[in-house]
Amino acid sequence: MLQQVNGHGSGSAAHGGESLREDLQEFLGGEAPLQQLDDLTKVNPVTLETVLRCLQARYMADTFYTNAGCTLVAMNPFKPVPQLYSPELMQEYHAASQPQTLKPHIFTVGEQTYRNVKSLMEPVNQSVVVSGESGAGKTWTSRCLMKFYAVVAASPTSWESHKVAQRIEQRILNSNPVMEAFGNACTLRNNNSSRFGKFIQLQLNGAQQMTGAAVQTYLLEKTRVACQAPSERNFHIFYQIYKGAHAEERVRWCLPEGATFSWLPHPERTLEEDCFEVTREAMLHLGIDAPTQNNIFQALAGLLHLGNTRFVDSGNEAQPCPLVDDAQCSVGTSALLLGLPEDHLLETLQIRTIRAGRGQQVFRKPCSRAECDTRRDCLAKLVYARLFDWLVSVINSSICAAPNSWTTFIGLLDVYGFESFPNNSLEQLCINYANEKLQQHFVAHYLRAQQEEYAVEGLEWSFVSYQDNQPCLDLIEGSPVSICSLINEECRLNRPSSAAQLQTRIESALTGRPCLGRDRLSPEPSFIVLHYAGPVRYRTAGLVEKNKDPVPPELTRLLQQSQDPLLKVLFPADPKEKSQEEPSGQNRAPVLTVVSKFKASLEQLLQVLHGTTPHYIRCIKPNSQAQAQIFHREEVLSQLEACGLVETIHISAAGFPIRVSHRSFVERYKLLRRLRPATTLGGHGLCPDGGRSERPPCTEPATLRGLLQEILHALPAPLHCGRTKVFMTNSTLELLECARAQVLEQCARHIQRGWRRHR
Ligand code: AOV
Ligand code: MG
Repeated sequence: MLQQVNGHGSGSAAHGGESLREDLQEFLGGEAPLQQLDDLTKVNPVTLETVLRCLQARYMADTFYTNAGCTLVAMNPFKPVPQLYSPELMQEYHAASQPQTLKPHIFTVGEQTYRNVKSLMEPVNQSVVVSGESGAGKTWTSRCLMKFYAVVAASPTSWESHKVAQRIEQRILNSNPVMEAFGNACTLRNNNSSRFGKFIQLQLNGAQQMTGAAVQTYLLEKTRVACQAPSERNFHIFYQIYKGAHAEERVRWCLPEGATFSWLPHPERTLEEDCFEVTREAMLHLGIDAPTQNNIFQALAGLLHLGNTRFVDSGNEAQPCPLVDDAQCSVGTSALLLGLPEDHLLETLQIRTIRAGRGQQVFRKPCSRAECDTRRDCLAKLVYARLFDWLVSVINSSICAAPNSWTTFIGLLDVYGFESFPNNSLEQLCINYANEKLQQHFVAHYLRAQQEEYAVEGLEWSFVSYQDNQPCLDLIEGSPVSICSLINEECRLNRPSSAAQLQTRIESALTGRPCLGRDRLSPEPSFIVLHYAGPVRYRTAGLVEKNKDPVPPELTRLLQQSQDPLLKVLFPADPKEKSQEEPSGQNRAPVLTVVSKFKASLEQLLQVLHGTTPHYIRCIKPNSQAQAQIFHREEVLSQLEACGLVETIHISAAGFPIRVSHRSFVERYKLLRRLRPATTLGGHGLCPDGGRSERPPCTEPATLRGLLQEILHALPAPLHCGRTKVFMTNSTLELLECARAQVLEQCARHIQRGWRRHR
């Protein structure tokens, strides 16, 4: 087994600029091992092939992180690498005067964002956007970053505040296992796949202590509660209670050993995510006490029993569908665990109440077997989705900072990765749509805006072309006509919709669009979207129904009558509720579709991101078997192509990610204008000349421009002055900050000496 991992096995992360240069020279001469090349901008020439070779060499040498200019590439090790995430290593990156010169790591990104929140950067709030396809390592990365912030942001002034800070950090970290237990599941792509999107804001006070956090979640894939694709599982929490309940709890929750549940496929598979104790412990830390936990798990057991409730055709439209032989017991147990009257539960599943005609007469209509199944599934989805949202709100109230106790935040974005399964539906359309939006944010922020700004500011720059995913987004969400608008339109028409109708509308309205394809061999109505990360075939059947996500009002009313204390909280009685029957079509308030709600929440997220300085981590999956030490070139290549890594490297190699207004620059660095330029601007290269410079100290009130010229003249660093801003690389910023710190220290010493002499 290799002992040294990512160069950290020897205990030090330090990597001086000199050795990097040597590595580079060796590489250019064809002798240096590729695995030593820490930054892909130094690969020569930058092509997909050279980048791929470099990443492969590094991966096979257990080096998982590589800089790619403004982004960090994170290869999934698919094996435990504890030394890469030790608290000691976190401290090493935190204490480093120039973390950029250490080995590439997510801690470099962590430290950079942590320092930026109090630097002159505008905007001051930071965000880390972690992207990559399903199973690439996004959730793992965000979790490690949260631990990093918990360690570095815990340096309060007093013992008392230290304890308070520790408690908050512990709670924030404990939100992860709880949210993953309820929101993650084993899919074909990833044993611990996030089935919801998450944006967590870590809130910092003026002293850069973490005082709290706020979690925002996006579109939980609630259909999974009642329907799991072949070889996939339900949410982890169901397996946790099924396998981890104590004997007495098994009795209480009616979960005898060996019981079978149709909504619990593959219980024989044991995953590390099945650890119930971890979830319980974390819930306790978040303030969810044992009786409340009992209520939650009891309700989940109730849903498992509900899943075993099956119907047979009555053979007569006027008769309700009876239960299959052994399902009477399931419906009874489910009703008991959910605090509902058994007959009322059964009747609500079997019979629909509708109002019709001018007199709004109420009719009771027995449902078909398929409708009974749909109502049962809908009930489960309704309970689970409310439970999840409620948990998120409990977590938020447990970890949120007191008002006015924070001034800045670092946001971590971990959404479900790009997905393509044999069967893709509305869930995948939303997931891939979110990934397109994030890719566009990257493209807009980095590849386009950066280059446009150089032109506006008058910097010399030769434009690097890149792949813009706007046409794909136009196809999905654009106006007036797009896939989303057509699905929404079908929902509005409120007619018994068939897949063929939607298919015809998509084909007639969108054929010819650059990112729309068709699978002529497909046996069912479907269409292909050519996403930035690859083509995905979506089945048209079920899209409209899922988009409507209809909830029969009788189901909500039923749950509002529950005697269970948790369900009473999840479904409070509606005081305005007068009518006991389903309102007619005309009286019904327009309901927002799934796609419309999702689009709105994505837009809100992007607005928040636009108000921050973003940092990007690209997670790459080296193989789809989740095996260590296996690097599938084709699979990696397509991920590199999809995220436009080569273009990113080209732009980053020549670009300047830091831009500061002339005024901010002058305010922060005016004390450097009396520096005597030395040969280089290393930590050793700048020294204050104590006023002995040939240039006279600036006594006259100088104009901004004059001061700027003076500073730039004094600094031999690679700074680029545009019309309104100064541009520089991250390493130049580090050097300037170092020099500023040196000058301030010397000034402080000078003043102290003056005082002593005076006394
Ligand atoms: P994802 O978040 O990107 O997929 P995860 O973060 O869940 O992917 O990672 C998938 C699996 O890869 C984890 O469960 C770990 O086993 C392994 N893994 C990832 N990163 C590391 C690492 N740095 N060290 C060791 N193992 C790792 V998805 O949520 O499906 O889009 O939607
Ligand atoms: Mg994930």
